[in-house]
Amino acid sequence: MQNWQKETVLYQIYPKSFCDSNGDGIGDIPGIISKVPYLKSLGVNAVWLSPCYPSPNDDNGYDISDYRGIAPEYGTLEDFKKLLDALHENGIRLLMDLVVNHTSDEHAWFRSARRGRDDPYRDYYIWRDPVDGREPTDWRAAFGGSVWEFDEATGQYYFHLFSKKQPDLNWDNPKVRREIADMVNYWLDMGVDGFRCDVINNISKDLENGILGMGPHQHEYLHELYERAFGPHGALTIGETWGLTPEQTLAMTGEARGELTATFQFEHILLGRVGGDKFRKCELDRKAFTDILAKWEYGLKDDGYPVLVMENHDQPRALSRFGDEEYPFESATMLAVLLYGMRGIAVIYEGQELGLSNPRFEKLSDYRDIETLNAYRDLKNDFDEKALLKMMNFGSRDNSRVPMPWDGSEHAGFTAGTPWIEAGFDPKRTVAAEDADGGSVLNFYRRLFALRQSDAVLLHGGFELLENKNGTVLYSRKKDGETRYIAVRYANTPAPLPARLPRNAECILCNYASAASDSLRPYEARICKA
Ligand code: TEU
Ligand code: CA
Repeated sequence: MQNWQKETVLYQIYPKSFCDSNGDGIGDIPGIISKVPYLKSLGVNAVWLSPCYPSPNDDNGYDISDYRGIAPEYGTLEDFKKLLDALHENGIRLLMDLVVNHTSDEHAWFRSARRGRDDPYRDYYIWRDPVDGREPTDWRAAFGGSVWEFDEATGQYYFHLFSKKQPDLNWDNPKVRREIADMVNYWLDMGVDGFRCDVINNISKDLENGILGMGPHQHEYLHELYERAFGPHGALTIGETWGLTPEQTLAMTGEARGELTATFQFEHILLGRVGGDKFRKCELDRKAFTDILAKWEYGLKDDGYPVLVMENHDQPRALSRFGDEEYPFESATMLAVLLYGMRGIAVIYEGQELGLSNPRFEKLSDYRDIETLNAYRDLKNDFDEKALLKMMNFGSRDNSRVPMPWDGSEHAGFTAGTPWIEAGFDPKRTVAAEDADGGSVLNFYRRLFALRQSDAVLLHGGFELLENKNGTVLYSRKKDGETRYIAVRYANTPAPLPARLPRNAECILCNYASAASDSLRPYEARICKA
Protein backbone atom coordinates (compact mmCIF):
# COMPACT_ATOMS: atom_id res chain seq x y z
CA MET A 1 0.00 0.00 0.00
CA GLN A 2 1.62 3.23 -1.11
CA ASN A 3 1.91 6.12 1.33
CA TRP A 4 -0.39 8.39 -0.67
CA GLN A 5 -3.07 5.74 -0.29
CA LYS A 6 -2.66 5.69 3.51
CA GLU A 7 -3.06 9.47 3.61
CA THR A 8 -6.21 9.58 1.53
CA VAL A 9 -9.06 11.88 2.51
CA LEU A 10 -11.80 10.67 0.17
CA TYR A 11 -14.84 12.85 -0.59
CA GLN A 12 -17.83 10.98 -1.98
CA ILE A 13 -19.89 12.78 -4.61
CA TYR A 14 -23.38 11.55 -5.56
CA PRO A 15 -23.46 13.17 -9.03
CA LYS A 16 -27.24 13.42 -9.32
CA SER A 17 -27.44 15.63 -6.22
CA PHE A 18 -24.20 17.59 -6.13
CA CYS A 19 -24.49 20.52 -8.57
CA ASP A 20 -26.67 21.11 -11.66
CA SER A 21 -25.05 23.36 -14.30
CA ASN A 22 -27.76 23.37 -17.00
CA GLY A 23 -31.00 23.81 -15.09
CA ASP A 24 -32.54 20.40 -15.78
CA GLY A 25 -32.73 19.69 -12.03
CA ILE A 26 -30.14 16.90 -12.22
CA GLY A 27 -26.58 17.28 -10.98
CA ASP A 28 -23.93 16.89 -13.66
CA ILE A 29 -20.19 16.76 -14.36
CA PRO A 30 -19.79 20.42 -15.43
CA GLY A 31 -21.45 21.25 -12.10
CA ILE A 32 -18.84 19.18 -10.26
CA ILE A 33 -16.03 20.88 -12.22
CA SER A 34 -17.34 24.25 -11.01
CA LYS A 35 -16.94 23.05 -7.41
CA VAL A 36 -13.37 21.70 -7.61
CA PRO A 37 -12.05 24.84 -5.83
CA TYR A 38 -14.50 24.09 -2.99
CA LEU A 39 -13.21 20.51 -2.77
CA LYS A 40 -9.67 21.86 -2.68
CA SER A 41 -10.65 24.23 0.15
CA LEU A 42 -11.75 21.23 2.22
CA GLY A 43 -8.33 19.66 2.12
CA VAL A 44 -9.56 16.43 0.52
CA ASN A 45 -7.07 14.70 -1.78
CA ALA A 46 -9.36 12.23 -3.53
CA VAL A 47 -12.91 12.04 -4.82
CA TRP A 48 -15.10 8.93 -5.09
CA LEU A 49 -17.65 9.58 -7.81
CA SER A 50 -20.80 7.44 -7.45
CA PRO A 51 -21.80 5.91 -10.83
CA CYS A 52 -22.11 8.33 -13.76
CA TYR A 53 -22.33 5.66 -16.49
CA PRO A 54 -25.43 5.26 -18.73
CA SER A 55 -28.21 3.75 -16.61
CA PRO A 56 -32.03 3.52 -16.63
CA ASN A 57 -31.71 4.76 -13.02
CA ASP A 58 -33.82 2.04 -11.46
CA ASP A 59 -31.27 2.23 -8.64
CA ASN A 60 -29.88 5.67 -9.52
CA GLY A 61 -26.92 4.50 -11.56
CA TYR A 62 -26.11 1.32 -9.66
CA ASP A 63 -27.79 -0.44 -12.59
CA ILE A 64 -25.34 0.15 -15.43
CA SER A 65 -26.26 -0.32 -19.09
CA ASP A 66 -22.87 0.73 -20.55
CA TYR A 67 -19.67 0.42 -18.50
CA ARG A 68 -17.60 2.58 -20.85
CA GLY A 69 -19.86 5.57 -21.30
CA ILE A 70 -21.01 8.66 -19.41
CA ALA A 71 -24.74 9.07 -18.82
CA PRO A 72 -25.96 11.92 -21.07
CA GLU A 73 -27.78 13.56 -18.16
CA TYR A 74 -24.35 13.96 -16.49
CA GLY A 75 -22.50 15.14 -19.61
CA THR A 76 -20.05 13.72 -22.13
CA LEU A 77 -16.86 11.69 -21.97
CA GLU A 78 -15.08 14.96 -22.78
CA ASP A 79 -16.68 16.54 -19.70
CA PHE A 80 -15.48 13.57 -17.65
CA LYS A 81 -11.92 13.97 -18.92
CA LYS A 82 -12.09 17.70 -18.10
CA LEU A 83 -13.16 16.80 -14.55
CA LEU A 84 -10.30 14.30 -14.26
CA ASP A 85 -7.81 16.95 -15.40
CA ALA A 86 -9.28 19.63 -13.11
CA LEU A 87 -9.02 17.33 -10.11
CA HIS A 88 -5.48 16.21 -10.96
CA GLU A 89 -4.38 19.83 -11.48
CA ASN A 90 -5.57 20.45 -7.90
CA GLY A 91 -3.76 17.44 -6.45
CA ILE A 92 -7.00 15.47 -6.10
CA ARG A 93 -7.24 11.88 -7.31
CA LEU A 94 -10.40 10.37 -8.76
CA LEU A 95 -11.95 7.00 -7.89
CA MET A 96 -14.86 5.72 -9.94
CA ASP A 97 -17.56 3.37 -8.64
CA LEU A 98 -17.03 -0.18 -9.90
CA VAL A 99 -20.44 -1.91 -9.95
CA VAL A 100 -19.74 -5.37 -11.34
CA ASN A 101 -21.73 -7.76 -9.17
CA HIS A 102 -24.60 -6.98 -11.55
CA THR A 103 -25.50 -4.94 -14.62
CA SER A 104 -28.73 -3.25 -15.65
CA ASP A 105 -31.22 -5.52 -17.43
CA GLU A 106 -30.87 -2.98 -20.27
CA HIS A 107 -27.17 -3.73 -20.71
CA ALA A 108 -26.41 -5.16 -24.20
CA TRP A 109 -25.09 -8.36 -22.59
CA PHE A 110 -28.38 -9.03 -20.80
CA ARG A 111 -30.55 -7.98 -23.73
CA SER A 112 -28.66 -10.58 -25.77
CA ALA A 113 -28.65 -13.23 -23.01
CA ARG A 114 -32.44 -13.22 -22.75
CA ARG A 115 -32.88 -13.89 -26.50
CA GLY A 116 -32.39 -17.62 -25.97
CA ARG A 117 -30.84 -20.35 -23.87
CA ASP A 118 -28.02 -20.80 -26.40
CA ASP A 119 -27.26 -17.10 -26.78
CA PRO A 120 -23.47 -16.49 -26.51
CA TYR A 121 -24.15 -14.10 -23.60
CA ARG A 122 -26.55 -16.44 -21.77
CA ASP A 123 -23.89 -17.57 -19.29
CA TYR A 124 -22.86 -14.02 -18.48
CA TYR A 125 -25.78 -14.27 -16.01
CA ILE A 126 -27.27 -16.82 -13.61
CA TRP A 127 -30.28 -18.76 -14.91
CA ARG A 128 -32.23 -21.61 -13.28
CA ASP A 129 -35.25 -23.72 -14.33
CA PRO A 130 -38.41 -23.42 -12.25
CA VAL A 131 -38.70 -25.93 -9.41
CA ASP A 132 -42.25 -27.36 -9.13
CA GLY A 133 -43.36 -24.47 -11.34
CA ARG A 134 -41.95 -21.89 -8.92
CA GLU A 135 -38.84 -19.90 -7.98
CA PRO A 136 -35.92 -22.28 -7.33
CA THR A 137 -35.51 -20.98 -3.72
CA ASP A 138 -37.36 -18.66 -1.32
CA TRP A 139 -34.45 -16.23 -0.92
CA ARG A 140 -35.34 -12.52 -0.64
CA ALA A 141 -33.72 -9.70 -2.61
CA ALA A 142 -32.22 -6.61 -0.91
CA PHE A 143 -35.03 -4.38 -2.20
CA GLY A 144 -37.84 -6.82 -1.41
CA GLY A 145 -39.38 -9.73 -3.30
CA SER A 146 -37.65 -12.84 -4.58
CA VAL A 147 -34.06 -12.95 -5.90
CA TRP A 148 -35.55 -14.87 -8.87
CA GLU A 149 -37.29 -13.13 -11.78
CA PHE A 150 -39.07 -15.28 -14.36
CA ASP A 151 -38.18 -14.66 -18.01
CA GLU A 152 -41.20 -15.74 -20.10
CA ALA A 153 -39.32 -15.82 -23.38
CA THR A 154 -36.93 -18.57 -22.29
CA GLY A 155 -38.92 -20.13 -19.44
CA GLN A 156 -36.15 -19.69 -16.88
CA TYR A 157 -35.54 -17.51 -13.81
CA TYR A 158 -32.58 -15.17 -13.56
CA PHE A 159 -30.91 -14.26 -10.25
CA HIS A 160 -30.73 -10.71 -8.82
CA LEU A 161 -29.53 -9.79 -5.33
CA PHE A 162 -30.96 -6.31 -5.75
CA SER A 163 -33.77 -5.11 -8.02
CA LYS A 164 -35.11 -7.25 -10.86
CA LYS A 165 -33.55 -4.67 -13.19
CA GLN A 166 -30.11 -5.56 -11.73
CA PRO A 167 -29.33 -9.14 -12.87
CA ASP A 168 -26.23 -10.58 -11.20
CA LEU A 169 -23.26 -11.34 -13.42
CA ASN A 170 -21.93 -14.89 -13.45
CA TRP A 171 -18.34 -14.42 -12.27
CA ASP A 172 -17.65 -18.12 -12.71
CA ASN A 173 -17.65 -17.39 -16.45
CA PRO A 174 -14.06 -16.50 -17.50
CA LYS A 175 -15.46 -14.34 -20.34
CA VAL A 176 -17.20 -12.13 -17.78
CA ARG A 177 -14.00 -11.75 -15.77
CA ARG A 178 -12.04 -10.83 -18.88
CA GLU A 179 -14.67 -8.24 -19.94
CA ILE A 180 -14.53 -6.62 -16.48
CA ALA A 181 -10.72 -6.52 -16.41
CA ASP A 182 -10.65 -4.92 -19.87
CA MET A 183 -13.24 -2.32 -18.79
CA VAL A 184 -11.28 -1.52 -15.60
CA ASN A 185 -8.13 -1.01 -17.67
CA TYR A 186 -10.06 1.29 -20.01
CA TRP A 187 -10.70 3.71 -17.12
CA LEU A 188 -7.29 3.27 -15.44
CA ASP A 189 -5.50 3.86 -18.76
CA MET A 190 -7.53 7.08 -19.05
CA GLY A 191 -5.94 8.25 -15.77
CA VAL A 192 -8.55 7.27 -13.19
CA ASP A 193 -6.75 6.56 -9.90
CA GLY A 194 -8.85 3.71 -8.56
CA PHE A 195 -12.28 2.41 -7.63
CA ARG A 196 -14.76 2.01 -4.84
CA CYS A 197 -15.97 -1.54 -5.50
CA ASP A 198 -19.71 -2.04 -5.04
CA VAL A 199 -20.75 -5.15 -3.01
CA ILE A 200 -17.52 -6.73 -4.19
CA ASN A 201 -17.73 -9.58 -1.65
CA ASN A 202 -20.78 -10.92 -3.51
CA ILE A 203 -19.08 -11.67 -6.83
CA SER A 204 -18.27 -15.25 -5.88
CA LYS A 205 -21.36 -17.29 -4.99
CA ASP A 206 -22.22 -20.94 -4.50
CA LEU A 207 -25.97 -20.94 -5.00
CA GLU A 208 -26.28 -24.72 -4.81
CA ASN A 209 -25.13 -24.41 -1.20
CA GLY A 210 -27.01 -21.20 -0.45
CA ILE A 211 -23.86 -19.08 -0.46
CA LEU A 212 -24.64 -15.61 -1.88
CA GLY A 213 -21.24 -14.00 -1.17
CA MET A 214 -17.68 -14.71 -0.09
CA GLY A 215 -17.98 -17.85 -2.18
CA PRO A 216 -15.24 -20.39 -2.97
CA HIS A 217 -13.56 -18.22 -5.63
CA GLN A 218 -13.81 -14.80 -3.95
CA HIS A 219 -10.06 -14.33 -3.45
CA GLU A 220 -9.12 -15.99 -6.71
CA TYR A 221 -11.32 -13.62 -8.76
CA LEU A 222 -10.14 -10.52 -6.91
CA HIS A 223 -6.51 -11.57 -7.28
CA GLU A 224 -7.00 -12.20 -10.99
CA LEU A 225 -8.53 -8.73 -11.41
CA TYR A 226 -5.64 -7.27 -9.41
CA GLU A 227 -3.06 -8.99 -11.60
CA ARG A 228 -4.82 -7.93 -14.81
CA ALA A 229 -5.71 -4.35 -13.88
CA PHE A 230 -5.44 -2.89 -10.35
CA GLY A 231 -1.84 -3.94 -9.66
CA PRO A 232 -0.13 -2.77 -12.84
CA HIS A 233 -1.74 0.69 -12.40
CA GLY A 234 -1.10 1.00 -8.65
CA ALA A 235 -4.81 1.69 -8.29
CA LEU A 236 -6.42 2.54 -4.95
CA THR A 237 -9.29 0.09 -4.52
CA ILE A 238 -11.74 0.23 -1.62
CA GLY A 239 -14.25 -2.59 -1.42
CA GLU A 240 -17.79 -2.17 -0.12
CA THR A 241 -18.10 -5.33 1.96
CA TRP A 242 -21.04 -5.66 4.36
CA GLY A 243 -20.71 -8.04 7.28
CA LEU A 244 -17.07 -9.14 7.10
CA THR A 245 -14.90 -9.77 10.16
CA PRO A 246 -11.47 -8.13 10.56
CA GLU A 247 -9.89 -11.49 9.71
CA GLN A 248 -11.85 -11.76 6.46
CA THR A 249 -10.92 -8.15 5.67
CA LEU A 250 -7.22 -8.89 6.17
CA ALA A 251 -7.52 -11.88 3.85
CA MET A 252 -8.83 -9.49 1.18
CA THR A 253 -6.61 -6.45 1.77
CA GLY A 254 -3.33 -7.67 3.31
CA GLU A 255 -0.25 -6.23 1.63
CA ALA A 256 0.81 -9.57 0.16
CA ARG A 257 -2.69 -10.59 -0.92
CA GLY A 258 -2.75 -8.67 -4.21
CA GLU A 259 -6.53 -8.11 -4.08
CA LEU A 260 -7.90 -4.82 -2.70
CA THR A 261 -6.23 -1.92 -0.88
CA ALA A 262 -8.88 -1.59 1.83
CA THR A 263 -12.58 -2.17 2.49
CA PHE A 264 -15.46 -0.29 4.11
CA GLN A 265 -16.77 -1.91 7.26
CA PHE A 266 -20.24 -0.85 8.47
CA GLU A 267 -20.65 -2.65 11.79
CA HIS A 268 -21.12 0.63 13.73
CA ILE A 269 -23.63 1.82 11.11
CA LEU A 270 -25.97 -1.01 12.15
CA LEU A 271 -26.32 0.39 15.69
CA GLY A 272 -29.50 2.18 16.75
CA ARG A 273 -31.63 -0.09 14.60
CA VAL A 274 -33.83 -3.00 15.68
CA GLY A 275 -31.94 -6.07 14.43
CA GLY A 276 -30.06 -3.90 11.95
CA ASP A 277 -33.32 -3.07 10.15
CA LYS A 278 -32.72 0.40 8.77
CA PHE A 279 -36.35 1.47 9.13
CA ARG A 280 -36.75 0.48 12.79
CA LYS A 281 -35.14 2.89 15.26
CA CYS A 282 -34.00 1.90 18.73
CA GLU A 283 -31.77 3.44 21.41
CA LEU A 284 -28.27 4.05 20.08
CA ASP A 285 -25.58 2.33 22.16
CA ARG A 286 -22.95 5.09 22.08
CA LYS A 287 -20.39 3.04 23.98
CA ALA A 288 -20.67 0.31 21.35
CA PHE A 289 -20.15 2.89 18.60
CA THR A 290 -16.64 3.62 19.92
CA ASP A 291 -15.94 0.03 20.93
CA ILE A 292 -16.68 -1.19 17.40
CA LEU A 293 -14.43 1.46 15.84
CA ALA A 294 -11.70 0.42 18.28
CA LYS A 295 -12.23 -3.27 17.45
CA TRP A 296 -11.48 -2.50 13.80
CA GLU A 297 -8.46 -0.33 14.68
CA TYR A 298 -7.02 -3.28 16.61
CA GLY A 299 -8.21 -5.86 14.07
CA LEU A 300 -6.43 -4.14 11.17
CA LYS A 301 -3.48 -2.65 13.07
CA ASP A 302 -0.70 -4.59 11.43
CA ASP A 303 -1.39 -5.62 7.88
CA GLY A 304 -4.63 -3.77 7.17
CA TYR A 305 -5.93 -0.24 6.85
CA PRO A 306 -9.30 0.84 8.31
CA VAL A 307 -11.69 3.03 6.33
CA LEU A 308 -13.23 5.74 8.54
CA VAL A 309 -16.83 6.36 7.46
CA MET A 310 -20.12 7.38 9.04
CA GLU A 311 -22.16 8.62 6.06
CA ASN A 312 -22.76 7.70 2.43
CA HIS A 313 -25.52 7.72 -0.21
CA ASP A 314 -27.11 4.64 1.37
CA GLN A 315 -27.28 6.02 4.90
CA PRO A 316 -29.17 8.82 6.68
CA ARG A 317 -27.17 11.81 7.93
CA ALA A 318 -24.72 11.00 10.76
CA LEU A 319 -25.92 13.91 12.93
CA SER A 320 -29.42 12.42 12.94
CA ARG A 321 -28.19 8.86 13.43
CA PHE A 322 -25.32 9.27 15.88
CA GLY A 323 -25.37 12.92 17.01
CA ASP A 324 -27.69 15.12 19.08
CA GLU A 325 -29.94 17.63 17.31
CA GLU A 326 -29.97 19.69 20.53
CA TYR A 327 -26.22 20.18 20.09
CA PRO A 328 -25.77 20.18 16.31
CA PHE A 329 -22.39 21.90 16.11
CA GLU A 330 -20.87 20.21 19.17
CA SER A 331 -22.05 16.70 18.36
CA ALA A 332 -21.27 16.91 14.61
CA THR A 333 -17.73 18.07 15.35
CA MET A 334 -17.33 15.58 18.21
CA LEU A 335 -18.22 12.71 15.84
CA ALA A 336 -15.68 14.01 13.32
CA VAL A 337 -12.88 14.10 15.91
CA LEU A 338 -13.86 10.72 17.37
CA LEU A 339 -13.82 9.07 13.93
CA TYR A 340 -11.09 10.86 12.02
CA GLY A 341 -8.68 11.01 14.97
CA MET A 342 -8.25 7.30 14.32
CA ARG A 343 -5.91 5.54 11.88
CA GLY A 344 -7.30 4.90 8.43
CA ILE A 345 -8.50 6.25 5.13
CA ALA A 346 -10.90 9.09 5.96
CA VAL A 347 -14.10 9.21 3.89
CA ILE A 348 -16.53 12.15 3.91
CA TYR A 349 -19.87 12.10 2.12
CA GLU A 350 -21.07 15.27 0.34
CA GLY A 351 -22.71 17.61 2.86
CA GLN A 352 -21.43 15.75 5.93
CA GLU A 353 -18.87 18.55 6.35
CA LEU A 354 -21.78 20.97 6.92
CA GLY A 355 -23.22 19.02 9.85
CA LEU A 356 -26.46 18.33 7.98
CA SER A 357 -29.39 16.58 9.61
CA ASN A 358 -31.93 14.45 7.79
CA PRO A 359 -34.25 16.62 5.70
CA ARG A 360 -37.96 16.56 6.46
CA PHE A 361 -39.99 14.69 3.85
CA GLU A 362 -43.58 15.77 4.42
CA LYS A 363 -45.20 13.00 2.37
CA LEU A 364 -44.26 9.58 1.06
CA SER A 365 -44.60 10.72 -2.56
CA ASP A 366 -41.56 12.95 -1.98
CA TYR A 367 -39.31 9.87 -1.87
CA ARG A 368 -37.48 8.58 -4.95
CA ASP A 369 -35.29 5.69 -3.76
CA ILE A 370 -36.33 2.21 -4.89
CA GLU A 371 -35.32 0.76 -1.50
CA THR A 372 -37.62 3.19 0.31
CA LEU A 373 -40.52 2.84 -2.12
CA ASN A 374 -40.34 -0.96 -2.01
CA ALA A 375 -40.09 -0.95 1.80
CA TYR A 376 -43.20 1.25 1.95
CA ARG A 377 -44.99 -1.21 -0.38
CA ASP A 378 -44.00 -4.15 1.82
CA LEU A 379 -44.81 -2.45 5.14
CA LYS A 380 -47.94 -0.45 4.32
CA ASN A 381 -50.33 -3.17 5.48
CA ASP A 382 -48.65 -3.35 8.87
CA PHE A 383 -48.40 0.35 9.76
CA ASP A 384 -50.47 3.52 9.25
CA GLU A 385 -49.22 6.34 7.00
CA LYS A 386 -47.96 8.42 9.95
CA ALA A 387 -45.89 5.55 11.33
CA LEU A 388 -44.62 4.70 7.83
CA LEU A 389 -43.51 8.28 7.20
CA LYS A 390 -41.67 8.25 10.53
CA MET A 391 -39.92 5.00 9.60
CA MET A 392 -38.95 6.29 6.16
CA ASN A 393 -37.77 9.58 7.69
CA PHE A 394 -35.53 7.54 9.98
CA GLY A 395 -33.99 5.11 7.50
CA SER A 396 -34.45 6.23 3.90
CA ARG A 397 -31.39 6.55 1.69
CA ASP A 398 -33.00 9.69 0.26
CA ASN A 399 -32.01 11.44 3.51
CA SER A 400 -28.54 11.87 2.02
CA ARG A 401 -29.61 12.21 -1.62
CA VAL A 402 -31.41 15.56 -1.51
CA PRO A 403 -29.52 18.37 -3.25
CA MET A 404 -26.21 19.55 -1.78
CA PRO A 405 -27.06 22.94 -0.16
CA TRP A 406 -24.77 25.60 -1.67
CA ASP A 407 -26.62 28.71 -0.50
CA GLY A 408 -29.92 30.01 0.87
CA SER A 409 -31.51 30.70 -2.52
CA GLU A 410 -34.44 28.67 -3.84
CA HIS A 411 -33.41 25.01 -4.28
CA ALA A 412 -30.30 25.76 -2.15
CA GLY A 413 -28.31 26.95 -5.16
CA PHE A 414 -28.25 23.37 -6.49
CA THR A 415 -30.23 24.13 -9.65
CA ALA A 416 -31.92 26.96 -11.51
CA GLY A 417 -34.60 24.42 -12.44
CA THR A 418 -36.73 22.00 -10.45
CA PRO A 419 -34.66 19.44 -8.51
CA TRP A 420 -35.27 15.74 -9.27
CA ILE A 421 -35.75 15.35 -5.50
CA GLU A 422 -36.31 17.96 -2.79
CA ALA A 423 -37.10 18.27 0.89
CA GLY A 424 -36.84 21.27 3.23
CA PHE A 425 -33.33 22.51 3.92
CA ASP A 426 -31.86 24.76 6.62
CA PRO A 427 -30.58 28.03 5.05
CA LYS A 428 -28.08 28.33 7.92
CA ARG A 429 -26.50 25.00 6.96
CA THR A 430 -25.27 25.74 3.46
CA VAL A 431 -21.77 26.08 2.05
CA ALA A 432 -22.17 29.85 1.66
CA ALA A 433 -23.47 30.42 5.21
CA GLU A 434 -20.90 28.17 6.85
CA ASP A 435 -18.01 29.35 4.70
CA ALA A 436 -18.57 32.85 6.11
CA ASP A 437 -18.82 31.61 9.71
CA GLY A 438 -15.52 30.82 11.44
CA GLY A 439 -17.44 28.80 14.04
CA SER A 440 -19.20 26.53 11.55
CA VAL A 441 -18.94 22.77 11.18
CA LEU A 442 -17.48 23.35 7.72
CA ASN A 443 -14.62 25.45 9.06
CA PHE A 444 -14.05 22.99 11.88
CA TYR A 445 -13.71 20.19 9.30
CA ARG A 446 -11.16 22.33 7.47
CA ARG A 447 -9.13 22.82 10.66
CA LEU A 448 -9.41 19.14 11.60
CA PHE A 449 -8.13 17.92 8.24
CA ALA A 450 -5.45 20.60 7.98
CA LEU A 451 -4.12 19.31 11.32
CA ARG A 452 -4.62 15.62 10.53
CA GLN A 453 -2.90 15.70 7.15
CA SER A 454 0.12 17.53 8.54
CA ASP A 455 0.57 15.24 11.55
CA ALA A 456 2.35 11.92 10.94
CA VAL A 457 1.22 10.69 14.36
CA LEU A 458 -2.45 11.14 13.46
CA LEU A 459 -1.91 9.75 9.96
CA HIS A 460 0.18 6.72 10.78
CA GLY A 461 0.45 6.34 14.56
CA GLY A 462 -0.68 3.27 16.47
CA PHE A 463 -4.07 3.31 18.23
CA GLU A 464 -4.90 2.46 21.84
CA LEU A 465 -8.29 2.85 23.51
CA LEU A 466 -7.64 4.11 27.05
CA GLU A 467 -11.17 4.81 28.32
CA ASN A 468 -14.73 4.37 27.11
CA LYS A 469 -17.26 4.57 29.92
CA ASN A 470 -20.16 6.74 31.06
CA GLY A 471 -19.92 8.74 27.86
CA THR A 472 -16.26 9.70 28.19
CA VAL A 473 -13.78 8.42 25.59
CA LEU A 474 -9.99 8.69 25.57
CA TYR A 475 -7.69 7.09 23.03
CA SER A 476 -4.09 7.66 22.04
CA ARG A 477 -2.08 7.68 18.83
CA LYS A 478 1.64 7.00 19.08
CA LYS A 479 4.53 7.21 16.61
CA ASP A 480 8.28 7.75 17.00
CA GLY A 481 7.99 8.61 20.68
CA GLU A 482 5.25 11.19 20.08
CA THR A 483 1.73 10.81 21.45
CA ARG A 484 -1.58 12.41 20.63
CA TYR A 485 -4.58 12.03 22.95
CA ILE A 486 -8.12 12.25 21.63
CA ALA A 487 -10.55 13.05 24.47
CA VAL A 488 -14.27 13.04 23.69
CA ARG A 489 -17.43 13.59 25.71
CA TYR A 490 -20.07 11.53 23.89
CA ALA A 491 -22.91 12.80 26.11
CA ASN A 492 -25.05 15.92 26.67
CA THR A 493 -23.65 16.42 30.18
CA PRO A 494 -20.23 17.61 31.37
CA ALA A 495 -17.76 15.24 33.05
CA PRO A 496 -14.29 15.38 34.59
CA LEU A 497 -11.36 15.07 32.22
CA PRO A 498 -10.36 11.42 31.64
CA ALA A 499 -7.97 10.35 34.40
CA ARG A 500 -5.39 9.09 31.90
CA LEU A 501 -5.20 12.35 29.94
CA PRO A 502 -1.87 13.90 31.01
CA ARG A 503 -2.68 17.25 32.57
CA ASN A 504 0.30 18.85 30.84
CA ALA A 505 -0.89 17.74 27.41
CA GLU A 506 -1.29 20.70 25.03
CA CYS A 507 -4.70 21.00 23.39
CA ILE A 508 -4.08 21.47 19.64
CA LEU A 509 -7.70 21.28 18.50
CA CYS A 510 -10.96 21.69 20.38
CA ASN A 511 -14.59 22.12 19.29
CA TYR A 512 -15.15 24.63 22.09
CA ALA A 513 -13.63 28.13 22.03
CA SER A 514 -11.24 27.15 24.83
CA ALA A 515 -10.44 23.89 26.62
CA ALA A 516 -11.44 24.03 30.29
CA SER A 517 -8.77 22.81 32.68
CA ASP A 518 -10.76 20.25 34.63
CA SER A 519 -13.72 18.96 32.64
CA LEU A 520 -15.20 18.12 29.28
CA ARG A 521 -18.38 19.94 28.29
CA PRO A 522 -21.29 18.32 26.44
CA TYR A 523 -19.97 16.71 23.23
CA GLU A 524 -16.59 18.35 23.71
CA ALA A 525 -13.78 16.88 21.63
CA ARG A 526 -10.09 17.60 21.95
CA ILE A 527 -6.90 16.52 20.24
CA CYS A 528 -3.97 16.95 22.62
CA LYS A 529 -0.21 16.69 22.16
CA ALA A 530 1.75 15.13 25.00
O1 TEU B 1 -25.06 -1.05 -1.55
C1 TEU B 1 -24.98 -2.35 -1.10
C2 TEU B 1 -26.03 -2.59 -0.12
O2 TEU B 1 -26.18 -3.67 0.33
C3 TEU B 1 -26.87 -1.45 0.28
O3 TEU B 1 -27.95 -1.38 -0.62
C4 TEU B 1 -27.34 -1.67 1.66
O4 TEU B 1 -27.66 -3.02 1.83
C5 TEU B 1 -28.58 -0.91 1.91
O5 TEU B 1 -28.51 0.33 1.28
C6 TEU B 1 -28.66 -0.75 3.39
O6 TEU B 1 -29.88 -0.19 3.68
C7 TEU B 1 -24.47 -0.84 -2.82
C8 TEU B 1 -24.69 0.61 -3.20
O7 TEU B 1 -24.02 1.43 -2.25
C9 TEU B 1 -26.18 0.86 -3.20
O8 TEU B 1 -26.45 2.24 -3.44
C10 TEU B 1 -26.81 0.00 -4.28
O9 TEU B 1 -28.22 0.14 -4.19
C11 TEU B 1 -26.44 -1.48 -4.10
O10 TEU B 1 -25.08 -1.71 -3.78
C12 TEU B 1 -26.69 -2.23 -5.40
O11 TEU B 1 -25.73 -1.80 -6.35
CA1 CA C 1 -27.94 19.03 -15.06
